[in-house]
Amino acid sequence: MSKTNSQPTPPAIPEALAHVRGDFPILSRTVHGKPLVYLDNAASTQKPQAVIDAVTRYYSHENANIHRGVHLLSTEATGAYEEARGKIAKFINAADDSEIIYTRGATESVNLVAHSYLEPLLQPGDEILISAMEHHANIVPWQLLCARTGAILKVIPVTDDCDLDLATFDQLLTEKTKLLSIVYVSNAIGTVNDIQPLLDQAKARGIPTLVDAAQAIQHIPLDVQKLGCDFLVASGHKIYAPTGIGILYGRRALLDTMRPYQGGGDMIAHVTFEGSTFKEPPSRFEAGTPHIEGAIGLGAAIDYLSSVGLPAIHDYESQLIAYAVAKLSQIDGLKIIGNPRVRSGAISFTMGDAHPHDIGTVLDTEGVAIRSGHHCCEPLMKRLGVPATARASFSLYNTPADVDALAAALKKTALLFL
Ligand code: C6P
Repeated sequence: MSKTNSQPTPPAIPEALAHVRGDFPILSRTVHGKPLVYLDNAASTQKPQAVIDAVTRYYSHENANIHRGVHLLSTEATGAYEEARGKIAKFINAADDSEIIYTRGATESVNLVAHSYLEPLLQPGDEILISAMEHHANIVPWQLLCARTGAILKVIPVTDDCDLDLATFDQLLTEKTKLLSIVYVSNAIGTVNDIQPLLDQAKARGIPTLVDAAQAIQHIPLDVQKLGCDFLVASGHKIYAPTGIGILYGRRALLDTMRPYQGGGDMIAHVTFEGSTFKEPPSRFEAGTPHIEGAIGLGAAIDYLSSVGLPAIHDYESQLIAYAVAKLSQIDGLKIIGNPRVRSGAISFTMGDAHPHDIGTVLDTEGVAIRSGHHCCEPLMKRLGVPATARASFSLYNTPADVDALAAALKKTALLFL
């Protein structure tokens, strides 16, 4: 028996986004003879021509090491690298460009905070507070840190719908809490956490905060000063930029107190065999030759997003995901995992006893790319009572036709497995 019969209304693609599909060359390729329907954006987004061009221009025009040469190419490369830092700062409304540190991605950014900020402050018995819906990148670095220091990891539970269960938040946030580190948007389920009250409460009690914005920065306009967080982490490759580049936002007053993450070139003021002194942030945390073209590509991605307009993107994506939830809810045997109050980016689901990898494989033969597995959220999967899910995740270039193709491919999948 069919679950519902009324056809959901697809959202109209707004004027501001009408051109975007043509900006992403990969979207015109085929997969197994079918047009590509790319719905694995939470894992990594595709790149617009503007980003590909910026990277190509760097290599064909200004390739040189940065901060080290007086020659023109080095000056130009340095300028482009630092200009991109300024674009990122503006994009998230950091108070100063020096509050943006380039890293390899969200994972390295969390590890940097663990090593350079928190470790020297921790005493045995101190606590780090995270939630049950964290990605492993916001769990394992803290576990390693706890093992080194005797600190204790505390966890905010989640409800069956996969919203934060805040009934015990007041008790979990104590004078022993030395950091609240919380995900803004869940990569596995798509939950958008209402983080502002949590950040406010921590701030009022003098507890530093970190926001994992890896799945937020591409969907929701961010203002780190308004959020009032001390740190924020994100990855370039999820925001239409190259892989291997990411950011750590850190409030300057805290960055100034922090020890280096790695030692090497470009992060020192002076070196003798007796000892070394270090540059101010951000250089203190960027040892060695960095991912120059990655930073330049990230700057171009931010220009691109800004030209389309993040508020328009957010509005459209919200409508698209509501349409997708409605369409998927109509498929017999398909169970959407989690029912968050506010959703962004992703929908996770299972289909009877079919293994999510098998669902992903069948969808792939239809040209539909999704992710299956535990999504680097094993504790969350355990809490929700599933070993793994299939996950469709959306971006600014996805269309109602993509959702329809997903739904059609899932109906075929259901015939095979149910
Ligand atoms: N999530 C996903 O398919 P890195 O790997 O450093 O770029 O990002 C880590 C990370 C941190 N936090 C959240 C909320 C994330 O979603 C991710 C990456 C990808 O869901 C790859 S596992």
